[in-house]
Amino acid sequence: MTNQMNILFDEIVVELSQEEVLQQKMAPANLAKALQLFKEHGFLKIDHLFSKEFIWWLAHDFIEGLEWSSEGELSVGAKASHKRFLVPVPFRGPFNSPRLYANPILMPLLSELLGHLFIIGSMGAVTSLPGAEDQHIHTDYYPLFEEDVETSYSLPCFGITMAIPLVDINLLNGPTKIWSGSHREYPKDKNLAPYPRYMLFGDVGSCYFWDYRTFHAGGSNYSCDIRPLLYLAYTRQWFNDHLNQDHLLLNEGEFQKIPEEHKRLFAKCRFDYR
Ligand SMILES: O=C(O)CCC(=O)C(=O)O
Repeated sequence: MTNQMNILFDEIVVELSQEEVLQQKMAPANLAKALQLFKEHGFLKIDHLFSKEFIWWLAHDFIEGLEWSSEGELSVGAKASHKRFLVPVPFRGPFNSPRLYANPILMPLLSELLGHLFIIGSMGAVTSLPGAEDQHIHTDYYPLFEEDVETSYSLPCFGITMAIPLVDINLLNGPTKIWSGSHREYPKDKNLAPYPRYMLFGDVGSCYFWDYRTFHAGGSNYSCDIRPLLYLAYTRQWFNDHLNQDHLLLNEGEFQKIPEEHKRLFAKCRFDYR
């Protein structure tokens, strides 16, 4: 048992002005604030990043394509925890869109955090079913240098998980619990007691993202509906994930639709997906 309180207040949020949304560009002061918050806490939320219509389009496409078993569980993807599935999402249809994978507001932020050579490692949707229980607390990767955890946690960021709610996410259907500052020092206390716990959730159009090293856990789904949370994994180009299976489902035809300037993001693509 921990005696931690959940912090729900929108402190670690960047709001975009109408001007920024219109221009699809963060003002320098907001970009600086976003970088500072992310580096301090190990995660960040951005409100009103995408148009709701665009996300509803993605959600419709994703939900229509789901395959179910006769037991009422998903028959696609890998089980991440109780009633929680990692469903690979192909880059096709609305998902093969630069406003999603190379969002002009996010790109400068990602360049600052991961260096300008960053790539996409994977895309999928963490889909929790009604009744899903709290997930175990974890990071998205282990310390890069297992014999020197301290150094591993003092280095710049090498991977970011970008989470995009495909439905309005709230405390009922499954926030992501996250421990502020846990990306800076590998927690010695397994209850993460020194780190304030926040709840990440948001309406369609928002997104939140965390450093691979930040401790987090998907929350229970107490609602009657599925909770799909789209994710894109962005990493430095040299990073190879030996812990999670990468899903970069993109065939040659879809690759041709990608604007030249963004093709480098798909450097890991193997074209073994039809
Ligand atoms: O479901 C969530 O909110 C987070 C899931 C997650 O972190 C994972 O499956 O690795």
